[in-house]
Amino acid sequence: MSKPDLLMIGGATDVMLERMEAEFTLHKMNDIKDFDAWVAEHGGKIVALATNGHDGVPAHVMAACPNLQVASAYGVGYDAIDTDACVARGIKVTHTPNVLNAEVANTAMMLMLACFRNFLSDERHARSGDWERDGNAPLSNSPDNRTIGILGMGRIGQEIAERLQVFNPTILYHTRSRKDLPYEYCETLVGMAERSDVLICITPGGASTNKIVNKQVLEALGPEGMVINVSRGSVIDEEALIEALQSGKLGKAGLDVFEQEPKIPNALKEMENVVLLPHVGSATHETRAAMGKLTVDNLIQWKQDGTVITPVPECAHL
Ligand code: NAP
Ligand code: 8YV
Repeated sequence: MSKPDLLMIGGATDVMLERMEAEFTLHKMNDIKDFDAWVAEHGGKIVALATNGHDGVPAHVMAACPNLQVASAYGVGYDAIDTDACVARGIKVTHTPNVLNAEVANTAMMLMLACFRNFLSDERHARSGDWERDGNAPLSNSPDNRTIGILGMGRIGQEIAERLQVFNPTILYHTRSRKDLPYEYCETLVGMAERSDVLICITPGGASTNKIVNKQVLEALGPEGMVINVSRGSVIDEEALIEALQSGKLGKAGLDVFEQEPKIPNALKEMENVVLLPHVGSATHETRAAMGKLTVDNLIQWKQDGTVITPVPECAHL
């Protein structure tokens, strides 16, 4: 029996590839040299797509695949996918919620700890011989007993709040709707920032959160304040962030995500009060294996009975 045709955008682990190849006729976007010629021969056959949070489902791919029925994304954030356009065509979009909560929460905590404790400059101090030459590294600050404002209190935000408990924090949060949780809800983001030592961003990207961490919010955190971003680069006004850090109106930043990935502004790279990561929030073998499994499980279940396991909310009714 012939296998349905699947187009894969971006990379995949060996296990994902093996499972997809067993169930589908796999076309790899990265191997396609002449897209127009490929579309003419194969576009109409493609019924399934495997993609990721960065590449999403590009409009030219949707147009090239008129019979597309399912798009499975390797990641929980799907701001790169035009879900309205997918719903209009009846395309079921899936993502990988929950399996990465712990890892991304760990990343947020480690960024916060690295910022408080100056571990990156301390490591350089130890490795470079500065310790022998110049004496002890400067003192840093404790993460204990802080007021921590969490922007976004969904699956990952709640995991962050739970994992932070070892530091005896006061946890505040801001979302569009109040949750039934044992943390204090703040009606406004700027009001929360005024009271917080640390602001941890963990909302989705997209229009409703675009640059909501603006100059006013950053300055409300103050010269001793810290911002940690493990959500999307678009959530923080990067220009305002650079200005606030350079002028000393904001103390520190720990960033896993940026406006124009993989580009990071030189101004951020040059500052000592910033810790930078290359979007590795979920990037461990263990968590990526779980994300990969769910990405492929969604495709295989769809092949078997037309349903999917973890649709994005906009597609849940399809
Ligand atoms: P989730 O369960 O859907 O939670 C999202 C939270 O954000 C909810 O509490 C939601 O509450 C709040 N929110 C949404 N829009 C908002 C707005 N305009 N203003 C204020 N709050 C808003 O999502 P999740 O699974 O925790 O994932 C969150 C995001 O983390 C993903 O979408 C992705 O962008 C990012 N992420 C990054 C990495 C990484 O590698 N760095 C890895 C995984 C995920 P309300 O709806 O009540 O506002
Ligand atoms: C992935 C992420 O690295 O899940 C997300 O939303 O940002 C990360 O886990 C990204 O989606 C690329 O696949």
